[in-house]
Amino acid sequence: MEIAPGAFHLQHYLEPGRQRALVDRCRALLDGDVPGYVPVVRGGGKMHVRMLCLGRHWNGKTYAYEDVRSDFDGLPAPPLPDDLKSLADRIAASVGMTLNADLCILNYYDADGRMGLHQDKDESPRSIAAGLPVVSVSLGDTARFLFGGLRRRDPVEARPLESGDAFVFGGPARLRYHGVSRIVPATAPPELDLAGRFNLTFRQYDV
Ligand SMILES: O=C(O)CCC(=O)C(=O)O
Repeated sequence: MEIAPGAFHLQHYLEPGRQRALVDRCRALLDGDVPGYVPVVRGGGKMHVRMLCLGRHWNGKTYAYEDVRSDFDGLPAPPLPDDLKSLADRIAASVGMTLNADLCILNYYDADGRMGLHQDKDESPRSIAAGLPVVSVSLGDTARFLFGGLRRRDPVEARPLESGDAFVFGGPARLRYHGVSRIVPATAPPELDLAGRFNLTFRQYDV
């Protein structure tokens, strides 16, 4: 389960009924009054996911968090629902870490979805210095998740993240590079009735 110091892969963490309920929530959130969108990042490229930030908005142009989506439509980030926050905090606690999640980035990947290797380092310096974890929950199609080291050029391990898996990286692993190289189409459990993948990453902005 602990694949590196501070990094935990919890396979099959969520039972199928819970996955189904979460998939319904993700769909409703992404198609809600403040809908998901495809961010354009500062180099001008489009991301290969549809994104919705909850609790705080991550601005793809400035790589900073803010209350409203000033890089897109000016709408306020919807709140992080209590039950999702509790789920994330529980997952962190299950591996002995403390998290008081106050934001979540919800991404939808279609069959061509992917995310380049990056560090999650836009939370406050204090949160990162404290090693407060990022908690990730995967639903739907399997992702080929890449998990590297603290330097971009460090070796990268490819690890399938399946529906219902959780992945936590905090402490000494908090700034490890990671990404998604591809989605494996048609691998979602049939009862989810989902083509593609939802991923939720929970973080705590400050200590
Ligand atoms: O989809 C994933 O598993 C990773 C998402 C991610 O790296 C991020 O949101 O920063």
